Amino acid sequence: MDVSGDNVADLIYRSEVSGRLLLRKGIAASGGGVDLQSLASAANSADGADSVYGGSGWGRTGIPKLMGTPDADKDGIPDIWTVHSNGQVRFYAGSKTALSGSGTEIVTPKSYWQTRLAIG
Ligand SMILES: [Ca+2]
Ligand SMILES: [Ca+2]
Repeated sequence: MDVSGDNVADLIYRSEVSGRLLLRKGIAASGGGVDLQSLASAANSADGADSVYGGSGWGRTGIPKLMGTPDADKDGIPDIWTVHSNGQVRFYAGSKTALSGSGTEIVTPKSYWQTRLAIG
């Protein structure tokens, strides 16, 4: 999904080591779409390095499930949904650079959400 707004797909991933979300910006392929090699490593990406997209608390222990989705709040930026370890579902409005805040609670903690295998 394109996070940066240049119509080229980017990659957001999380690091269990740092508990952070990281953003890797793609480079347009000559024939359209994204040059997949630009997403293969930070050095190959548009910025030559990954940037911090979510600062802390994104490890699997606290947030067992997360999913990037198309734009849900109509601001043109893809968004992120999470299921937390207590069964709470939160919505994080996407940003072109880095997330701010701690999202919005959509579902209060529910034990049955703890047993969901995937979201999306
Ligand atoms: Ca992009
Ligand atoms: Ca959005």
